[in-house]
Amino acid sequence: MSMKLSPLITNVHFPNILEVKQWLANLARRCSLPVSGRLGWEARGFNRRGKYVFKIVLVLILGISIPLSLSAAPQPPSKVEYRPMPKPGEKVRLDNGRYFTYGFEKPPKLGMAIMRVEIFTPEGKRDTSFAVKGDADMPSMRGAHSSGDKDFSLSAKGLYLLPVRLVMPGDWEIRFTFMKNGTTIFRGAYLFDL
Ligand SMILES: [Cu+2]
Repeated sequence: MSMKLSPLITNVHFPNILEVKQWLANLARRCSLPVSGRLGWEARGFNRRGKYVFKIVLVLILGISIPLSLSAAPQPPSKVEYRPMPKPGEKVRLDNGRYFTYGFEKPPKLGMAIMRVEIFTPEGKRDTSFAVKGDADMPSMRGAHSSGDKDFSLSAKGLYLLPVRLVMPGDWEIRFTFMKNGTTIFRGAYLFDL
């Protein structure tokens, strides 16, 4: 790891203070401002107060532009967070005391597996007012087998069911999205090994 990283790090160019000064001097010249430096001040007849003000202005410019350039650095696209889910069969909290359980109907094997979700009210009755989506993929080869977000279908008994095609052994992830009236209430990821 460090062997791989070191050439990268040595290639990064950090400007030293001389370069920064040079850059500022060029900038000042271009903006037809008085050039800083011992000779520059006197040659241009700057008085003490003028020097002082110019230095303050420089400090202010640097103080503002450096934080700005840092905050303007390109940000990675905001990722949707899927929080890790507890084991299948355990209760997972939704909103307002509601909860759900999830799990494969049978231990999953290569091929088709059925993922089941059951949502309950705080009183323990089945809640079928949600829309549930699932996306199955292999994290190690993201996108290669992704099913995309698919709607769970609601069975007559009030179970949310989703067929999942498991095409190869390895690490799999199912991402769940629970929505109610168009609002996302919960996002979670279930990781398992096939
Ligand atoms: Cu794969």
